[in-house]
Amino acid sequence: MKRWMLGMVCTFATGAAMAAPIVGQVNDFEDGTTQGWGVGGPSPNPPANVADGGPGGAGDAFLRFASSGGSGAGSRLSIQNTTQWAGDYLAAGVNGISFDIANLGTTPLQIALRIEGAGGAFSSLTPLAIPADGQWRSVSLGIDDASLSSVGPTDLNATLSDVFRLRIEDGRGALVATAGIDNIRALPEPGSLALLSLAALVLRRR
Ligand SMILES: [Ca+2]
Repeated sequence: MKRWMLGMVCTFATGAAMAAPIVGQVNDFEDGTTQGWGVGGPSPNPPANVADGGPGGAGDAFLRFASSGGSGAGSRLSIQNTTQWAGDYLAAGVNGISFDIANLGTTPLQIALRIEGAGGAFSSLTPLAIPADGQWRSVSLGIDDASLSSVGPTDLNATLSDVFRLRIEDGRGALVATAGIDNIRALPEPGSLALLSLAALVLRRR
């Protein structure tokens, strides 16, 4: 391999590592694993891969997660990722997330993001109401100033440029609940979409 090519490959590899997550990355759970989603410690009800019953029906795997209420480990409905979904969201141009979710329990859910990083923790201003009807829904939540509120003295730009942990959760506290999630996808910022649309418009007019 020529030296300049090697340099390019190294630059790409380093850039990718620093800029994770990547726009368009998706967790579809078809590999039978939890794809890095967990609860961060021992739990009586850790998230688990389910081979069938995702939004695509038979043969569509999804991640099932649950909470048992009360207190202590497993009491709250929350999953977290500290690997693929950690990193520099600003550099990656990620400021939204979409996923398919089903409420598989009997408690109506309020699903939110919680983003923890160098500038403190932030959570969704407007959680998504997910009724307890077992139906799969395609939803999205923003990861930007308009969509997030700080949980303490915080700096959103500092957090989004160095995210330690992304949680998808019902932030209200301990409750008895079960949910399924699939196709967790990193979305590009609306600004990028607008630019792409503008570019397409310009191309069409030429
Ligand atoms: Ca799937």
